[in-house]
Amino acid sequence: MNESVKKRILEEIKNHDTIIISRHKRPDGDAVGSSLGFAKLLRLNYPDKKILLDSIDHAEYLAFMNDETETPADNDYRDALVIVFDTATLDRVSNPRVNNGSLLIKIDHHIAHDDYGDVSWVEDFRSSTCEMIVDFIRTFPELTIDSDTASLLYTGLVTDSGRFKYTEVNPETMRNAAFLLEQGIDTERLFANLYIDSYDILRLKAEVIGKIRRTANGVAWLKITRAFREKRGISLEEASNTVNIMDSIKGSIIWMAFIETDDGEIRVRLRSRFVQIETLAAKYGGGGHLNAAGATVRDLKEQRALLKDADELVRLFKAEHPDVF
Ligand SMILES: [Mn+2]
Repeated sequence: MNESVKKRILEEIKNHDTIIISRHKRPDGDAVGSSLGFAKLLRLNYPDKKILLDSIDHAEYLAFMNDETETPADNDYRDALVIVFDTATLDRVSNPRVNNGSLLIKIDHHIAHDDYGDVSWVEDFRSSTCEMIVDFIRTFPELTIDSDTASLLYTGLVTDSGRFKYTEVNPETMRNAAFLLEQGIDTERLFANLYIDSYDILRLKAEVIGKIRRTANGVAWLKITRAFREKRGISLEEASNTVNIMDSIKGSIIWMAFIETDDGEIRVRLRSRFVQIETLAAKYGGGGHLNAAGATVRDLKEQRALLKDADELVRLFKAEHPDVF
């Protein structure tokens, strides 16, 4: 699929001596995995090229992935090819110099409302951007991969698919995962790095569970205020991840976490099963995927409006599907 755009991307890689790689702000496993994984892939296959990563943002909880933090110089951008991974819109790129190269390529799996780049390869049916990279590697047998690169890409596959649980996971996802496993990945260690909580975090989760509320038709939600984050010393990422605590409540087919940031804005993380929430997220200045998206609300009034809209979606769905899980 999309053979011509993949060929064009490989051609541009071959045509450039310097390649600078970027991703989205507040990077997750897929953003770090795709950017770092692709950088390593290029260094492995094109040892004479200068391959740089440029991101002003790093994720503490993904420290085990050994992210790269050096900042490229301004003149590295001269004649450089810039590739952005896992980022739907330009304002989400965690690199203010993203337009300073000679050519910009976008590789992403989010629904594209506002496309960018001289070359854009978007496959929104993919469970992760890392999976697109695996597909890229499998398309061109001339490319070799090592187990380090495979581990980084596998991290993106695992995290963005909710451990192979989300609806975007299809037979091809598993073939791509199998290809990575064949390179030799220490999955026991990887899963321990990703999903083992400290005792303190577990106690914190118990407290957060106490904050869960439900609307009349069953939208589950919780709010993490700035004061609570400061009191308990939790980062924005950790606060955002609390959305997953609500992912298995019977009848709550939409769930969302409201996270108050340092500047008072409220970020929303929305999740769903059976119903789609991407359009709802877009209405509130966000977007993402059909069952996982982000948005922003300015105040309590907008927070209530969003909950009301979500509640109506659930009401309509339940009216037609009485056996909702
Ligand atoms: Mn992603």
